[in-house]
Amino acid sequence: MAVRKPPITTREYWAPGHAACAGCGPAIVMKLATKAFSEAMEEKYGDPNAFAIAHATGCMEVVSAVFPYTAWKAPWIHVAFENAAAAASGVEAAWKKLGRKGKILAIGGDGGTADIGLQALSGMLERRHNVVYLMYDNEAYMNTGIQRSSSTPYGAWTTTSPPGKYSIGEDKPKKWVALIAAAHQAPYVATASIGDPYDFYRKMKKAASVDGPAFVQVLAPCVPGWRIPSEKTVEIARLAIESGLWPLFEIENGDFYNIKFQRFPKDGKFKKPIEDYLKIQGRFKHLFKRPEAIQELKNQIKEVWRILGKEVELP
Ligand SMILES: Cc1ncc(C[n+]2csc(CCOP(=O)(O)OP(=O)(O)O)c2C)c(N)n1
Repeated sequence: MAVRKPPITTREYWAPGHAACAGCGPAIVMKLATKAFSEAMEEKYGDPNAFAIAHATGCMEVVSAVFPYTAWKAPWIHVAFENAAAAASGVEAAWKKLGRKGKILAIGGDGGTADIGLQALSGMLERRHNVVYLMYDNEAYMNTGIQRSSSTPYGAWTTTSPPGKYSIGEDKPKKWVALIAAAHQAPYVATASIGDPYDFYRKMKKAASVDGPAFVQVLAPCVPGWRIPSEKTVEIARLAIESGLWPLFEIENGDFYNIKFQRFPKDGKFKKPIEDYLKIQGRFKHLFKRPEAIQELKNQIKEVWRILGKEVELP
């Protein structure tokens, strides 16, 4: 039997020896994203190394840069919590001035992107910088001890949204930054999940290939923050897709009337119940005593799909 060509490059930019937890979802994101980026740079400019990274403060920055070591095999700059997109914009402007070919990758967690870095991200998109902004969404401020962010889903336990007699946990709907990014009419915006690594890889490559700004929001489970077993990370990220909880889509140039969906059931009926996704995660354990909260979560997800132009059925 013919040996299949590896679908992804064997080049590594995220070296072993970083300090992420076993089973860390965002660590998988770092590895795949940089590989995809290098492939795109090789195809576009003939140089797989034609990129640099600007990284906001957060788990992935902390675990990859424990002085005097670094896990990065690419030019990498650590900036403040709020300004990865601004720093990436500056690097891109400098590269342009120097006549240097390539693209910049900005990376932030959901806290650094949906909350404190949102203004810098908006500016980067609006000024049309040649930057890909990658938001790894582990749905809370994990590095500082699991505080809720505006990207934390309804019903989730965090240390600042504790469930109890008078609380169901996080009580607000998730903010979908991908939709905000798309409203800037950026050339390319996508959601992804490490539960479908090939889809994520393809989207990162596409984001790196387009001219101008791109934004990718990837679901990346956090073992301690979601209270999950370390071997379940990818399985949970896959269940998020299969249950309809995590829409996979691409929006080009802000064209909300021509959204491309991936892994969307033809009849709009998702086969796996959201409960399958929730029940493996300690952060949702309390919801099983509150069926009305699970129903509210389902309603919110249906509403997101409706905004995306799809009527769905969730079992
Ligand atoms: C201005 C500012 N406020 C607060 C902090 C403290 N801080 C560092 S990392 C972090 C949480 C990062 O959360 P997120 O962006 O979601 O990334 P994660 O840690 O989950 O990977 C916080 C609050 C900081 N570094 N700078």
